Amino acid sequence: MDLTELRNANPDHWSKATAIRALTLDAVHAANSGHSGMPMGMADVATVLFEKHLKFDAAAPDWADRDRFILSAGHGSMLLYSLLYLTGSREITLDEIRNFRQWGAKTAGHPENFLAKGIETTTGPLGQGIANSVGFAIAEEAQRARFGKKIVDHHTYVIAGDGCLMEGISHEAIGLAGRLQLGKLIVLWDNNNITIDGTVALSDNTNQVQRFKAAGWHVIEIDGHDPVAIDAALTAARKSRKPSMIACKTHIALGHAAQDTSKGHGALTDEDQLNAAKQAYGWTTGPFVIPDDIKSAWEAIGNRGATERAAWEARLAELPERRRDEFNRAYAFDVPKRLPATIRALKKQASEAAQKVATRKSSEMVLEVVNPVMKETIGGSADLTGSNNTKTGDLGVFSPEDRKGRYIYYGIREHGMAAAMNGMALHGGIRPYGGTFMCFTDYARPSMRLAALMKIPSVFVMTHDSIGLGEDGPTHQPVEHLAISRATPNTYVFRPADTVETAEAWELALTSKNTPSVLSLTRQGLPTVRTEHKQRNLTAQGAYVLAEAEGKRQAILIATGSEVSVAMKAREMLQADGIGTRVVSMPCMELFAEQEEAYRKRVLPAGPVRVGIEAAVRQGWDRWLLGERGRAPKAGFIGMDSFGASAPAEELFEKFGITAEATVAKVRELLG
Ligand SMILES: Cc1ncc(C[n+]2csc(CCOP(=O)(O)OP(=O)(O)O)c2C)c(N)n1
Repeated sequence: MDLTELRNANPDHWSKATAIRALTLDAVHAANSGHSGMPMGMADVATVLFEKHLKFDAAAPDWADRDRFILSAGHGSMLLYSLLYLTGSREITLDEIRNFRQWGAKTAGHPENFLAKGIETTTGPLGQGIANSVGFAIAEEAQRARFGKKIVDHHTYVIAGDGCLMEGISHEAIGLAGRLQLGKLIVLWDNNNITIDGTVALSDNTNQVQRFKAAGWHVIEIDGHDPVAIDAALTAARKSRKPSMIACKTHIALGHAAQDTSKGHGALTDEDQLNAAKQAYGWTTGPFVIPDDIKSAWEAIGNRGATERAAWEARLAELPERRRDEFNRAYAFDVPKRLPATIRALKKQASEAAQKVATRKSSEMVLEVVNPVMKETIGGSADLTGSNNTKTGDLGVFSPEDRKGRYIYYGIREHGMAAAMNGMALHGGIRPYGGTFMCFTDYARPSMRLAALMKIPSVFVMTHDSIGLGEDGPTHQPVEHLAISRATPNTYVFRPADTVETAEAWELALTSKNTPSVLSLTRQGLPTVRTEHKQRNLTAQGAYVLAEAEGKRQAILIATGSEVSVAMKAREMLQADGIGTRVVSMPCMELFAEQEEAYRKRVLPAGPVRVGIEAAVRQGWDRWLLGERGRAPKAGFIGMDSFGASAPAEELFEKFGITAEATVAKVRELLG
């Protein structure tokens, strides 16, 4: 690559792009770790994107109608940090750049959405960013349909590398975006032919251009170091009605001794080589010093959108007050005022009717009353709509023809669905929920984990939550998935026992602003256990006394979901024998753990024997059985310690010993 030629062809562009390269080299050198090559290779593309296309205002990085820029190749985080610093971010300062990857710095190893505005999503696990971007683009389309072009009209730009495109999740994302014709989604592929182990050809021969075209994308191929070509490609992409992929042929670690090699992917810290690269660039200032004229040019880019932003604010202010409030309310993740009353009314009805209902159906009953009140929900399922009960009458279907539709047929793409949901939540203005079988939490998990890390309230509707699903057998019967979900920090795992608890769980999931929820719901019908209407949301305390012991309290049965009615039956049998038994329903362990000790002590006092009942593995239960004043000789667990089997559900509960009779026997054994 002849750098002199590049430099002379477009000197202004060159100096701006070189500022990114120089900052990257300096920050990685100072941290003695990081990834230099990707930012150095994509500096030209990013410079043109920010200078000529990206609608943003550095002074208002959370402007709702800004274009979104997503760095899917998150290891190249210095590209994003350089862009933010250079354009005038108040948060990503030069000190932050100097502290790249250090304790407390906003410039974490990989971009983290909650550390600074302008970081739209957390990336690093390859493929997640491009899959999030599908959700960003859906959110934009949905909101534009609802609030009009004057209020919502922006693009989603993504930089993705070979790694992002190799990850399986990218296939789900690309397929979905192509089908939904998300024309305002533009992916810039860093086509540098290098990964960590060597060239891409070591492990992949895919023709990415044909792959994207086959999925219905508009594809353009360019030299990723030619600013004129980059500009033209972006202009063409913005005009396309299809999502666009711009294949940018680049050189990783451009201008460095490690250029075009896998060594160039990682931390380039050798001082002599670093200086030689800077010299080749014609960059003469010391470490972390950006010449004033270049910084000013970048700040002017950061300022470019100020007028447009002010005009947008004026347009927002002109909206009728109710519409403006709706817009702002959804962005703030506030719930409509009518939500609590809506939930209470349903609870009352459910307690009075006392039907036997599967909680997946209960969930549908909740959504039927919530969706008309909460217009920002967007629901969906990974091809299990009829099983997950996620679609309600009023939603319509989101499609290229109907952007007002609020239900998404995600297809058989659990991972892509979860990532797209996260993208919608991150975009703002949308409350996403989506369903699949609880067992396929495994397929969605990397994105579920990121929802928790990113502090966003995606709601994962996971039905068929135990051996209770019956004949489909052990491939479909979750046993370890509750434990996995509960092991994830910042995640609410709800396993409601009936329609009332399901309504309470939904209320909590929809009220949450910073925590995702997993709703673990049954396929099989469950009797109503909450037959007495209580206005208060009892699930909010995580666990509560559902039935008090009569006479001397000798046993406490703690159960969740479908096993709460097992506990109630066991209690009846024990009480008949004069053994005072309390039943504690524990729909959400995390919320119970958050309660004050005094409350926890009231629910789980010392003394009586304790038996936990849940058709899943014991992991996670011992805090409630052995801890919290419990004692090993007086504690037991009724649940699963193997995979399930294919048979009718009732028989499975018998065979695996999850019954009232087994519970009674366990209590007697512990009472001695
Ligand atoms: C899911 C996931 N797997 C593995 C990694 C580790 N990793 C980080 S970068 C990278 C190579 C990616 O290659 P490419 O996208 O071409 O990046 P470039 O070499 O161009 O910087 C790998 C394997 C990761 N971050 N995420």
